[in-house]
Amino acid sequence: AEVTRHVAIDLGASSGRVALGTVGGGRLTVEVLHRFPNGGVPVNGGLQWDVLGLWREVLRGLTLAAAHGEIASVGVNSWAVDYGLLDAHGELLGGVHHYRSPRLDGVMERIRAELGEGAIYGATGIQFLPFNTLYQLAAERPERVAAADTLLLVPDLLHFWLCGARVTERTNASTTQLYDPHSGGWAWELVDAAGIPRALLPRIVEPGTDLGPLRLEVAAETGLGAARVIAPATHDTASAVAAVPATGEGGWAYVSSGTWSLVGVESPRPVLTDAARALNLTNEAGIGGTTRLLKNVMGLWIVQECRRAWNADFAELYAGAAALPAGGPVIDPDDARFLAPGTDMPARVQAACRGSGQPVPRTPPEIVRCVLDSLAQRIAEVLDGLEAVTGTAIHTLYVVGGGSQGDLLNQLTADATGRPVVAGPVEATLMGNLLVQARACGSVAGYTIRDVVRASSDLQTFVPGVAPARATRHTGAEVPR
Ligand code: ADP
Ligand code: LRH
Repeated sequence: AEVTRHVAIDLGASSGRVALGTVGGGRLTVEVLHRFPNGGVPVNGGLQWDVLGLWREVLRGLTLAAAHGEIASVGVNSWAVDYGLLDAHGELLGGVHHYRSPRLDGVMERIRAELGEGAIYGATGIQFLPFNTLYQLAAERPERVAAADTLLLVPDLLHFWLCGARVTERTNASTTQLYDPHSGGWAWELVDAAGIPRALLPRIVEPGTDLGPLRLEVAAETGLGAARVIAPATHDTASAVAAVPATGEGGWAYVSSGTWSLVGVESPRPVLTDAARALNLTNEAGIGGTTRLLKNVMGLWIVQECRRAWNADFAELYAGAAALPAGGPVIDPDDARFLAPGTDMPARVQAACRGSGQPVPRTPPEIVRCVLDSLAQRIAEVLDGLEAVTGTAIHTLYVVGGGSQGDLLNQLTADATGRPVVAGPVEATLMGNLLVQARACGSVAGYTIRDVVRASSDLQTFVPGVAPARATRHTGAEVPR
């Protein structure tokens, strides 16, 4: 059978990676070639991304990939909502702000009052989160917007640097809260009402669109001569959901577990009912015209920031937390107090416990255990809400992403939700990215993307109330850490 090679670039909020994928005969082999840290850079009273540093790491990863022979295509995915502004000559205007920047304090509340909560949700079906692109644009200085010609979301910006295309890909465009899930285009009335120049917003393309050849200088710098740039599902969560190893069309949910816990179901159509709005559920675009009906839960971010404050090791913290008994204090992880970065994160967790009259966790393992118990409980609540809104029972929960390596959280989640948790693959985002590219090149014919993921992944099942048990192991995949 024909085998093709593709390169996926997955930029997460806490780390980035460049991987080589080899696809053929219904199998995918993933080799991570390059890993690098990512995170916010505090500067000038704000918080930005080091987007040029990320670009340098991308070039380095592509150079490593070129050593492996002919590459058919390259594609980038990243976290959602953040963007760069280009002038008419394609020059990046200023920095790329981080979605946790203090520049957004109070902006969503103001815009929601001005435009109306019902109007915004009715036009977009997107969860109210203070960092949606809609509010970020409202926080811009008018001069910067006036100088701008095109807004490109982070993966679109990297695609532009790779090949010169100035377009936006659908899955990530849907996260802006400026996208109409019914028409599949921009929500123009809302765009106008928010005072955003229409010309700023690029044409929307499908995941799997061939964006063109590499720029000559990029091809020369990296040695990747013949590769095409193919847009994957550029929203990392969309690529991860595409690679959830589920079978069948309903009755299962997923958690894309990393900096965030994205908890949801795949729906054939957007759900903008009053019940969905009351639960503040989001309707993001998936591949193949599907909707990712999900909710952002604060996720391992709280642990990441605690770990940073303590300068500790993840594995040690999780081992310590696993040794503690159940039934300790819990917080609401989605409380806005946990959103901003800060070395006072452990103190914020303690304050939340104290404020709700519970015992205060003291040691790092106690604090981590409190956060994990709280995440598991929150995931269970969201599943109940999803069942109520969709009218479909959820019998299995698939956990993918970096957080799926945490046996403790997986078991706590199975216990709290009362459903079996199938954990893995860790690199679901890379797999979804690679397989959308491969499908566009014709090398997934005869298989669904999920068939290929299942055949190529190691999975582990956690049963409620039962100590971790190894599930059937599949061979055929290399997903090294
Ligand atoms: P993102 O894409 O948001 O940057 P990842 O999918 O890379 O996130 O996942 C990062 C998270 O994975 C970390 O917050 C960490 O809690 C978790 N993680 C990484 N390694 C392990 C491990 N060995 N055990 C448990 N959790 C882990
Ligand atoms: C996860 C993610 C999530 C968004 C957030 C900004 O990486 O893309 O889906 O809501 O980052």
